[in-house]
Amino acid sequence: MLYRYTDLGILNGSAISGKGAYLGVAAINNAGQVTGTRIVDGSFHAFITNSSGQMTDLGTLGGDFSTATAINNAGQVTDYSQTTTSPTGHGNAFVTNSSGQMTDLGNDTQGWAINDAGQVTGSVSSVTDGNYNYHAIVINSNGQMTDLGTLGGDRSSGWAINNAGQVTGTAQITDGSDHAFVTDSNGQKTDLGTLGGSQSHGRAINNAGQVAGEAETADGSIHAFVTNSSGQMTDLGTLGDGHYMGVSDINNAGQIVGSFFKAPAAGAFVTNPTASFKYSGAFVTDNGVVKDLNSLVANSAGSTLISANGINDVGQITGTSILNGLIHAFLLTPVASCDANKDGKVNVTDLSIIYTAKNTVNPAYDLDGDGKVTVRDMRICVLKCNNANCQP
Ligand SMILES: [Ca+2]
Ligand SMILES: [Ca+2]
Repeated sequence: MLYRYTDLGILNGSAISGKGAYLGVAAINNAGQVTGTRIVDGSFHAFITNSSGQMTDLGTLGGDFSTATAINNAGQVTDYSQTTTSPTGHGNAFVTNSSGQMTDLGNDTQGWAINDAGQVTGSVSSVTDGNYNYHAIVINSNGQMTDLGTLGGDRSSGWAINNAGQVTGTAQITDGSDHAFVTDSNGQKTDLGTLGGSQSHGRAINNAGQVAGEAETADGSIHAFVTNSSGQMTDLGTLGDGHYMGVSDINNAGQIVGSFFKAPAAGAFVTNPTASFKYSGAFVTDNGVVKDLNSLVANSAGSTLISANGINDVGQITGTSILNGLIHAFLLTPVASCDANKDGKVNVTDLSIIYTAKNTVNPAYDLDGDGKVTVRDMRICVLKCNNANCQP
């Protein structure tokens, strides 16, 4: 699989001091719309693109800043924004309608993900007896909030939600360590365990109920994992020097994207992203094998991909890259190939897969580049079959 690189623009074109953890691309929907956070006039602002990659500022809930973490197939975005009354550096969760107008989801909330029904998962924070804590929540499209509780400890966060309303995230267990969890569509949690270490995090979930995230192994390194719909983890390993994997997204085909970190590991990413980004790279899984995205780009023109943050159901990937010291948003689109099942040969199996995609928008099978998959694309592939009559 090869990808064509499209640059969506610079995210840190003006200076900002003190903060930086929010800057970056967050997610992509099936129409190719991307959302993320960039610097506008010295403040973080959430943005959305149209399917042509043009950025629009989503504004704020009245304060200085906003950030974006997720987008659904209706073009609704969620995350966090300062309001007119928020203290400095604080805000509330928001959700936008498909026209980009923000609605405030309530005090002390944060939105992390949104499904196609407009359900948001995230967290609500509270201070009890002087202790700051947060709990995973689901907020329905009518504004009703459900607290998902913990796994016996004090805190939890919901990181992703699928169209059945299943949530995955991280919850503290009774011994104080953090474990990945998944819920059923009624919010009942299951502890997904670890890969032999003490901690794990569930970062993404697809409509089949597969969870992708990170888990600690017995030797203390952090590996990417994917579960089956029964919650059993498969270890996807690491890349680079094997220190730390960060998982961002999984699509309905089970492909996973994220970042890998060389030493120094994760903490540096939060405190100084620009400095630590040079220690990281972006990955995608291809039939369950983790691959460095920098090796799969046909035309990156000097850009270094440092994180992959979202993947949609036609395999388009969005993330951040560095070019000449500035952080850029990118879109990767699969380069069209007749070898649809990627087994190295073109035959009737591939033609059947492409035929099934007929009349859809899928760049992976759009051989003539006219924007959709048609019988013309199949004809091109018939001529590329390895054997007579396209036999296997
Ligand atoms: Ca093939
Ligand atoms: Ca076509």
